[in-house]
Amino acid sequence: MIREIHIFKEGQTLYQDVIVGNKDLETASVMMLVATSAKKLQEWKIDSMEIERFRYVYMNSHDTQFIVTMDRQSSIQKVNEAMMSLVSKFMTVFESTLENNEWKSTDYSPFGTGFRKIVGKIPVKLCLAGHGGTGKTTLLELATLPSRGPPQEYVPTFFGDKALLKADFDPYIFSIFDLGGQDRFVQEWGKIIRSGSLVVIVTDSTKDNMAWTKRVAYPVLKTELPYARAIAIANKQDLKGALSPEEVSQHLGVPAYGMQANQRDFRERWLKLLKDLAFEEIDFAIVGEIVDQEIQSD
Ligand SMILES: Nc1nc2c(ncn2[C@@H]2O[C@H](COP(=O)(O)OP(=O)(O)OP(=O)(O)O)[C@@H](O)[C@H]2O)c(=O)[nH]1
Ligand SMILES: [Mg+2]
Repeated sequence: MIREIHIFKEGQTLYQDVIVGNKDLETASVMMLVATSAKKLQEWKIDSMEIERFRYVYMNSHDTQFIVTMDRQSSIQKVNEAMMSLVSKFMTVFESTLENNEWKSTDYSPFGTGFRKIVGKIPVKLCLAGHGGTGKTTLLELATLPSRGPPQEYVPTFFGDKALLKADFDPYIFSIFDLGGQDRFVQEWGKIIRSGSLVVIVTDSTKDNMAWTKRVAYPVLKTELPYARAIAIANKQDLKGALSPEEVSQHLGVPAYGMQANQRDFRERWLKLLKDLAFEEIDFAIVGEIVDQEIQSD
């Protein structure tokens, strides 16, 4: 997922667009550092550096530095391609401007639409992880097949499935990966979830299920997606004995949100959670930083 773009020339900001800001790092200092490296690059070469869960991809053209901030976990090839096309797009319009003195006073904002279009071409990869029968496919269909309504029967998913989701997430679209949660499929997760930015851990809000999640799902997620963002879904809140979202959060060490995935009425809530996770407007955890808590026995 591309989060920001900054374009500099001689220390002046020509253009910037921050779609999802960075609350963890001091952006001005990071940009100064990255721009210094970018200035040394040959024309049309791309390089990148990582800081915590962010990756800064940069390029230098016409003594102008282009810096794209992305989630460290997502696909660098796709962002490299995006960088190529956005710099060409920019140069198509502004190349001659950059070569004379007008560059200092030019309005570069018309570039914004083109930039956001390029961002929208890389689907944000989101993985639904959890044990068999917890409601992952139900959640996938709740989001992507609104007219049909969520499935009521349980048909285990083989290996995994995926679907695109376009909703009110502009400029982003999601590619949702629904993992097969039966034990025999978990060993395949590693291949399927690679370069996922977001993880939704689905539980049926029972203690047994949370024990399974921590024992079986956590090691795979932590190995493959340490820098991804995660929330948990405390699903099946309608069932008697379901643990509350607060209890699920506490057991899993990940902020959990209550859900009834087999009810159409929960679609709005589900889409809002996805949006808020992408834009970092709700509490979430970083997969590699999840602290396992012991399930207290009663
Ligand atoms: N009571 C109740 N049932 C639910 C809820 N959400 C889903 N279900 C049902 O639980 C079952 C779970 O099915 P799936 O969504 O296919 O489960 P899954 O997590 O995809 O399972 P695998 O594909 O095997 O990993 C279905 O029968 C759903 O209708 C809920 O909130 N409450
Ligand atoms: Mg399924």
